[in-house]
Amino acid sequence: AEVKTAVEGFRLWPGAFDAAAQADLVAEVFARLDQAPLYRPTTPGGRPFSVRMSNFGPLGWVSDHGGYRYQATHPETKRPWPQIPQVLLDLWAATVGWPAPPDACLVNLYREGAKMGLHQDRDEADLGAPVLSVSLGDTAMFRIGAAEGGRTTTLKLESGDVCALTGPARLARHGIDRVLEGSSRLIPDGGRLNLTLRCAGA
Ligand code: MD3
Ligand code: FE
Repeated sequence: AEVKTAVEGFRLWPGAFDAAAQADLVAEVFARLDQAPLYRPTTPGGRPFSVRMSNFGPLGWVSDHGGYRYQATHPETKRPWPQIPQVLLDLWAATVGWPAPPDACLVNLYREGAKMGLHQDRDEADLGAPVLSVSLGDTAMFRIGAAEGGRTTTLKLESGDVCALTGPARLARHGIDRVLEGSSRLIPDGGRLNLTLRCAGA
């Protein structure tokens, strides 16, 4: 069942993926990560992110001294990103009501105290296109508030949960305050995997 929250346009489907579907998706993701290894981007100021990242699809989000941007190749291997898993393309088509498929899937792996500060996602060409997120593995404490500022709401994102950000929620400020280490045994060697689907290009 869909849960509506304080931020208009933020929709959450707890447990959208059952245990078997979660295991299948994790296996599919790790198989692709052999071709596009997780790495730690650095901020434009030169600080490493605590989250390890990779991407699937025609475009991938990267960050380095040159800034934040989308590009077609892995910054270390220089190879194109692997394809977005079909199950995620199907999920997008079934949930977000956007005419175009996503062209970017950011893979975030949280281990050993990794977190993500409060931010807005503004690097995509069309900020009207929705974002769809799938959480796998350990539970995260997720914070979200309106674009304009003011109070934020904290909620848990658990393994198998799916959330969609449309309309006013698309520019919401959000972040991961912490991950409850060891709360799931889904991910090999532990941690939390988050997959975000976006229309990044023009
Ligand atoms: C709200 N990732 O990759 S997913 C990100 O769990 C990011 O790894 C977090 O924030 C994570 O940029 C949160 C849920 C999410 C994703 C995109 C959003 C929430 C969002 C975009 C706009 C508003
Ligand atoms: Fe974000």
